[in-house]
Amino acid sequence: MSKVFSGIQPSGDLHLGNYLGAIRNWVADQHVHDAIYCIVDLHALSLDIDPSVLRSRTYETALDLLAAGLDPQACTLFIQSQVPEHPRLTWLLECTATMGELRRMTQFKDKSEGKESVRAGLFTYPILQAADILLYDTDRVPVGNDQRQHVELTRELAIRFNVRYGDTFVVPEAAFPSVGARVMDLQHPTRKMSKSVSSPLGTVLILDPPEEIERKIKKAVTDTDGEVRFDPEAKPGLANLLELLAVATDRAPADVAEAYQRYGDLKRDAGEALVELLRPLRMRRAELASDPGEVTSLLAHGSEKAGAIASVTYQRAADAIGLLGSH
Ligand code: AQP
Repeated sequence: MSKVFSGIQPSGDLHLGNYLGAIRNWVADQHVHDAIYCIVDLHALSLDIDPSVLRSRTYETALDLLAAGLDPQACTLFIQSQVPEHPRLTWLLECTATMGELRRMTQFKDKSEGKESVRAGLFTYPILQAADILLYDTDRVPVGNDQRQHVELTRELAIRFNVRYGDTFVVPEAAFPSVGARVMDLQHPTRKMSKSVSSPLGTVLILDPPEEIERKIKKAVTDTDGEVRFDPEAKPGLANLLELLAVATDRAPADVAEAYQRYGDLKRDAGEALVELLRPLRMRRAELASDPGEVTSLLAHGSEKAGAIASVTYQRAADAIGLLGSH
């Protein structure tokens, strides 16, 4: 069985982009691969976050993931900071990467733009992400399109380390969904839907009540030419709606476009389809919240399982690079 690893930051409420770009595929992968998923709380420290918010968001994210269909019997779910090999391997990889490589990362450029003070952790974030992935001998990383460059860097670091110090890491591949890999903000359809950029009307949260989902879709920005066709370059808002309806009803966006003449009908159907898509999540989420002890104990079990794998890989890397082992 090939090994799958992916992570999500507890940096805010999960939205449709997270669900369609990544989590839906995590759920599918857990039944056919050896799957490990991580709530990357250390990554969330790269931007300003209140400690009590971080604590509660970490727990809420676990609930969201379980509600979305992650099954602790079928996959390993754990919290990054509970496995100390993540920051330990990060250092070895920081001494493998170059400043120039990190400077090229577009997510760093986007998230630091216009800020007077930027945390060093935001700059080195892709290296922590590389450590996350490489610790689990990962073959496949299911992510949204925004993570393409980071997974590419991970591959380069793994190859460089292997060449320099001998075969140590598995070189992973990113896996993107064919539809939904980049869900756009409904109000600003040329930028991605995001947790950390405030756009309440542009972001559909996976736990939004049905009427709220329909309202946001109805108010989505489109264009004035009135022609329904799938053209992400010229008609990004409409293309986004077509993609959302396509992914919710398992069709291709261009086929969906052919079935509509009016924007209003498309919006109505997209809203209804998304409400149906997310309905089971909302119901499971309410059940899970009633048993917090169960969730805490399965996360502890997940960290134990992940830690056992991570310590072996870390030791292999530490030996290869020349650190005196403690074993
Ligand atoms: N708009 C999106 N469309 C498709 N996939 C997306 N993902 C995020 N936004 C979209 C995918 O969700 C997974 C988890 O993302 P993350 O928590 O690691 O952070 P991110 O990629 O930086 O996404 P966010 O939601 O915008 O969070 P913040 O604002 O905190 O940075 C990833 O697989 C990602 O590709």
